[in-house]
Amino acid sequence: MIERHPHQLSELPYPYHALEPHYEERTLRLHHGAHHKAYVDGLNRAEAALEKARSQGDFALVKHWCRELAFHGSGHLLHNLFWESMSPQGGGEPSGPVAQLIEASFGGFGQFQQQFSATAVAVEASGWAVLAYHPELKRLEILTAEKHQDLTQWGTRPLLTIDVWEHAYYLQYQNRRADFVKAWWNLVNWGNVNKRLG
Ligand code: MN3
Repeated sequence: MIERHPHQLSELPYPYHALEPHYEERTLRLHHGAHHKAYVDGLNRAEAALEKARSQGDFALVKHWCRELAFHGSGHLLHNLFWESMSPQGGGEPSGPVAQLIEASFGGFGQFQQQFSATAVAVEASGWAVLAYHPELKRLEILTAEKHQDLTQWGTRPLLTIDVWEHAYYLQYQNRRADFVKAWWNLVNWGNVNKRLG
């Protein structure tokens, strides 16, 4: 039997109050400590259940646990990416490799930003907008995820994301998702995007 290391909720790379006024402390505390934590727990639960299924040779519920694995695993990883996508010193326009790829893939930063914002605002119900690099196609794509796991493009590497589940913004922005998206641009950590691009 393989040794299993449960996933942990990592600390944020900045204090809870550090993203104010664009992202307020009470929203961030709840979002990280309760919502993200629930995905970490759900991922650990799914992995433990699949380990048990293997050891017992009983795969009657494998479809259920695969769904749980995709939902909670994607939820955990996208939240990690979301925290790393923001910085108290963020915002502005990117430089370096990501700037060149944005130019080549979208025709300029302004057009990229407009498409990304429109995409985030248009996500139906709960989900994400994601800037991703496709190593095979050698270009950037703006994708959405409904829930955490639907509508991705296989093979892409996510670089930057905004969470547009209501829990991400409702306390501070109520139904004004577009205002949250607009404020979020002041936090974007382009340095981390370039690091992920590698
Ligand atoms: Mn969330």
